[in-house]
Amino acid sequence: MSRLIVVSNRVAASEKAGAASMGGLTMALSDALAFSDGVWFGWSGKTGPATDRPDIRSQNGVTIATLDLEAQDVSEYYNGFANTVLWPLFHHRIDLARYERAFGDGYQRVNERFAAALCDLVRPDDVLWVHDYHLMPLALALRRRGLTNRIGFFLHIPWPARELLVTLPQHQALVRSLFAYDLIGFQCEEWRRAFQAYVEIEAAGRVQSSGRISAFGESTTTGVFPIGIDARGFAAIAASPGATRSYTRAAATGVFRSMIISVDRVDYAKGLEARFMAIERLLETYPDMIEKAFLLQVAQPSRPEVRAFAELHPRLDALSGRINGRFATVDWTPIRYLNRSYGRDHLAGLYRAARVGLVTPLRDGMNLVAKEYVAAQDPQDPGVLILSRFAGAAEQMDQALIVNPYSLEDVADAIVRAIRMPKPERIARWRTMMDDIERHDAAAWRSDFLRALRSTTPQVSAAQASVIKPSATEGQGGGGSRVGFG
Ligand code: ADQ
Repeated sequence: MSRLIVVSNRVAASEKAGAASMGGLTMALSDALAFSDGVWFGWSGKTGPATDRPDIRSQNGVTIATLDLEAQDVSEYYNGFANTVLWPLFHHRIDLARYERAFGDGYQRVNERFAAALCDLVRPDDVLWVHDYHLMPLALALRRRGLTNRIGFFLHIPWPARELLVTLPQHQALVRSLFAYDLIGFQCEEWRRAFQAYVEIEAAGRVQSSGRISAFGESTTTGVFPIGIDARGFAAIAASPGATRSYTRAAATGVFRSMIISVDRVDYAKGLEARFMAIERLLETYPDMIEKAFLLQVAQPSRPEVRAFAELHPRLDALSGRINGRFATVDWTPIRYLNRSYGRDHLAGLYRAARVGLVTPLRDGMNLVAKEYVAAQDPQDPGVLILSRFAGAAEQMDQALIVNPYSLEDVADAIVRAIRMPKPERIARWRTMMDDIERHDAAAWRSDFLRALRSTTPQVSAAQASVIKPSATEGQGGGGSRVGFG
């Protein structure tokens, strides 16, 4: 059995702020890593002097290897290229993207540094699984150092429309670098189709029905692997004493009222502003919902150093304040807006107490909250999921009420329909979704991806790798210009 090496921007175990989001994904990966005596590699989350030497420790049978980054790296690679270029672009917000060459340089520099550090850790038969938009050029940087191992990439966020992607000055170098992977995984067909369209139109590439794709004189394999949650584990948490306490408390404040729940990071892609306005429209259009329904919005602050994220806070404060001022009564507030995160059991209890799960991102790779809401429901009396058609999850969860989150009327109508839905219909819809998320859980996602990766034809033979190895003058750890990100 070869070792698994997982590479991601942050290593979950070192992530304090993200502890709340450690659900099925972390568990699925940790299980696979422990089983194969594997390594999880990523940024420590700390700043420090530049180094290619990771800090290595062992945790529950997994080797955790982390690198500190310089303050300039954090600013250019993480806050810059990753979160001020790729995040807005891939979520179709090019109005918020800032195309600065220094960001591209920082992105390339950190990917080169990760590659240099990884090369010392990787053994010849290890399998590497690289996660997300922070690390797209990593495989190319590794190949240039002579690595011939199988390397897979999974994109957690959507792939953008070609017409928008070409606004990125480095679009071709970025896409080309992905061809150094043996397998590129997407959350749903729609994102894979968008990638294929770019390759066919912009790079005169060829797409085969098997998922094999060729361009730039190279070929690789694409696949669709919808990420899942630990559905059975989450359902068990929802029935635990901790969850029951939060359920009871939430239910007591909502007697004779329908609670609608939304849980997100404070992120423009999640559609919080439109959602608040949809609640306002609901109360305008359906006055019988006044004092009868309310939204519990749990919103965890996210990426505070990125301006477009920080600027959302005063807007959401003002909007919820205005709507509450307009409609609230002595003992009822239409929007309960909480800027905080909750532990898994507390969250599960809140999901279960809510008659409606309102998941309306404007664009989202998958959206795990939709799956958690379903998994937390009482099978005898489940709530109704309302889901944006622009979340990757909508391809799988067609028994939700699918809405267009840009249409306030559409969302308001769906809320009323959900609140009035008879129990037999609620149970039938819930059962279909629950069966599906149990079948396609986090463990299935992980093993489907790794099986597909292990069955690919190795991308680069040893002989080819030595041809594309960097020359002595290229050296290690520097230079955005090499593959054109700067
Ligand atoms: P995210 O954009 O972070 O993930 P999502 O899939 O919804 O979005 O996952 C968020 C996780 O964090 C959930 O497990 C949720 O319970 C938790 N969470 C969010 N807010 C919280 C809060 N206030 N308190 C406690 N927990 C909270 C990215 C992509 C998604 C993709 C995932 C996984 O953007 O599209 O589904 O990766 O691939």
